[in-house]
Amino acid sequence: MPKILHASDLHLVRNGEERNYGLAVLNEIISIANSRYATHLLICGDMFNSFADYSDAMLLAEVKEAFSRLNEICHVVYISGNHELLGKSPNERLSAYNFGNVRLISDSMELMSIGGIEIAAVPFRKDYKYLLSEDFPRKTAFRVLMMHGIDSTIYAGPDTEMEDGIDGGAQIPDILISRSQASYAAFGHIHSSHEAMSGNVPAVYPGSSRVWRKGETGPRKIVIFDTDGDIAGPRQEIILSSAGQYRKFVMPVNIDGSFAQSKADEIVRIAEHSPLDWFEISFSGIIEDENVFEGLKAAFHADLSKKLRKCTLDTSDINTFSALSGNPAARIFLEAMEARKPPEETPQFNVWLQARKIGLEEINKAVK
Ligand SMILES: [Mn+2]
Repeated sequence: MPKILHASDLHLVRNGEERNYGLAVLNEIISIANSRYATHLLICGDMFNSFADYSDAMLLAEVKEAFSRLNEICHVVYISGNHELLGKSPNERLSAYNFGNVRLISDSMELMSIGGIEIAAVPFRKDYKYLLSEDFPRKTAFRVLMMHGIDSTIYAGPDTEMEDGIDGGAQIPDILISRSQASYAAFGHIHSSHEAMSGNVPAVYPGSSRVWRKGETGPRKIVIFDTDGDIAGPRQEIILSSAGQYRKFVMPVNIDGSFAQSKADEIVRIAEHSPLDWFEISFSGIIEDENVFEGLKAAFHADLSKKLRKCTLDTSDINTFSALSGNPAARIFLEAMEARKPPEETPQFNVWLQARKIGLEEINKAVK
């Protein structure tokens, strides 16, 4: 019985610290395909971050090597996404590259019969309206529609994902799901996971296989399911542990530039258990002494960077107010605020921080 593994948006890069990270996730996907005895591994575009990454001989050799470890029962079908075209000159062809046992679809749609199912594999294009006049032959087995773009029936924002890359926001006409007689719509491009029924057909975005940019919160996943005749069986999500997660922490900073050691310790403790994660620490507060803050921040960053795959800092919510303690209005205000301080672990605490910040900003403006 066919067992289908659906992945997308791995965004492999040819150099830098993310190179081996991406390859580790690819290797995990292949191990999962093997241990689950998947018969099909579908990669729905943006396996590479750009054409330069796609065409890099060293990276390609490692990718081919990884796929060569797949069970023989597993067929791999890979459609190109918008990122494979990023930086590609018109005289270059994606199909000039050989992926070994991976069936690459990069020129035009192919309807194939493979491993007991049918796959309508559509490479990325800026516009999919041409498919509305396509004559899809009557299906004789379970049929998957593979595409890379935005089906706005399933995904309605935010715009940041819609604007990803050059010409990234190709609209997938929802009607194509029924027109192609798909039993399952395997989509890529949207980096958060989404699924919806289009009629009685599941249309699924597994989300990016690795953390590609900040804000991609939650575990990275691939989707696996059995087929039962023309019906897609229950879908199971498999978390890619090698992908880690993106997590954002807000660190309140005191007036003297220090921050709560208990909170810092807690973040370090979490980091110790999640070495593959990307943490972003967002500092928030009004400070009087930048030097104290800079020193503590650097030490904290160094400590976290040793424990994590990546740690970035955001200080855009830090404001310096140097004559603060000498200002009587500020002192009275701060004492009054301190008396109303909610516990740090409550939602009210962030509201309180914001209120304190706005109040001090107003006093600062009045002094000037
Ligand atoms: Mn994309």
